[in-house]
Amino acid sequence: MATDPAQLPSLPSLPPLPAFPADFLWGVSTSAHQIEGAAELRGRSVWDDFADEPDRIKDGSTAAVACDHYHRYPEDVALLADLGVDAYRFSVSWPRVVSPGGLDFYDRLVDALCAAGVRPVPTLFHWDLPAGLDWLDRDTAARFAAYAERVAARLGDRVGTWITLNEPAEHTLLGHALGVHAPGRRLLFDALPAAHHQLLAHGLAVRALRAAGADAVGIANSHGPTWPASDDPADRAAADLYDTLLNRLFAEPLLLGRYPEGFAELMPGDVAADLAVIAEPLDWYGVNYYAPTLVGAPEGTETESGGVALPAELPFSLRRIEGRPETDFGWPVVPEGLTELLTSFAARYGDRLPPVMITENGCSYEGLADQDRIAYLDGHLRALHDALAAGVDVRGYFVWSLLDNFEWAEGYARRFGLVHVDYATQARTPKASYAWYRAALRAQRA
Ligand code: IFM
Repeated sequence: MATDPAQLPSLPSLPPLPAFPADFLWGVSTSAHQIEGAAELRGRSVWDDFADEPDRIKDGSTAAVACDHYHRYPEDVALLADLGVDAYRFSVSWPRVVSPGGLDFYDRLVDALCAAGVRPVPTLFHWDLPAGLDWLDRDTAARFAAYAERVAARLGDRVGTWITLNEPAEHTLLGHALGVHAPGRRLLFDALPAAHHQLLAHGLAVRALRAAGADAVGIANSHGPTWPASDDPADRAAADLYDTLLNRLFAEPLLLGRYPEGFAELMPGDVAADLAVIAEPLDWYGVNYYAPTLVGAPEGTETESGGVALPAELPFSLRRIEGRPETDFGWPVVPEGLTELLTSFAARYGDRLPPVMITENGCSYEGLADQDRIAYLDGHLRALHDALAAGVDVRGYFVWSLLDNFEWAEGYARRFGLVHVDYATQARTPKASYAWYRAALRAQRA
């Protein structure tokens, strides 16, 4: 591990970032399935089954070893301490917790984080559902609450800040509607019950966590501005529908206690009673932001944007945002989209929106001298500061991700880390962006 500044790639000279509030929470994020490895020491997840199917993962890889964080967590905690973050967002693997001794790992990790002065911020579900469970079954929500209760009983003496779910919108869209993530279902709009059951699971877990003494419960939802491809009414209508699916379908039940018009009818069960659970007040609201989406009317063919292919039969199509730099993933770099998203969210939800934390923001680029990542993070932090200046109550920011890791259907081809991982040797090497973030945090505290 090379954390001596002399060994880090040189820093570009950028003007200092504007000052954020003194109590702003600075962090980095990861998730269990993407980094832990040690698959033989946990139960199987839907992602293990998915990766075993032919052609599901682009490079044919699995997460069986990943970054071997399960065994190397002391080194990774040392990297966090050296980076100088206040908080570390990681996820708890449900398939590990249901295996004998599985919770012991998180006990050790939380102890190591506390000893290093880094606040642990666990996410309870980041897509690795135990194999055999299914979000189309209502019962999965109750099982999730029981699992949350069990984790909180073990870690709650040291953990106060919790995240229930990561990106239920992406998990529903990619995993259940389009079939490009586990569990690989292509149900299109028939995937909506999986969304409802995740939201119900969230509400039940909020209650379980609070009963266990949690003091700061939130969720991490993916959001981004949705731009119509033109002023044509058909493009506007398509963009509105996409905006509803990405930005309102999961936020409104949580913040307003209702589904956007026309959606409650498509959900299973006693929706009104469930909404009372789902709308359990949150202490904070997590936003994962990567890029805006340009949306147009259907074109009669499959469309693709940023690695996601949309079938022709959907009532919208994705378009390329021209004239912007793109990450290695093909995602456009639009920092001001973060300001737009946050100010429009604050305007839309007013005092129903609790304090916000950016629970993920980052980009995939190759190389140790990752100037593009530095430019991306620098630009997004300035955009975030603009949102604060406009009055949005944002309390924290987490870079995705600490380590290069298993990027789901892309396998190991996308590198989002501040720290490079050599998957053959498991050597960790901080990139220039790690040095830049560390210097930025030091400057904020000076
Ligand atoms: O790696 C993912 C993460 O698991 C969820 N949010 C988006 C990241 C980048 O694709």
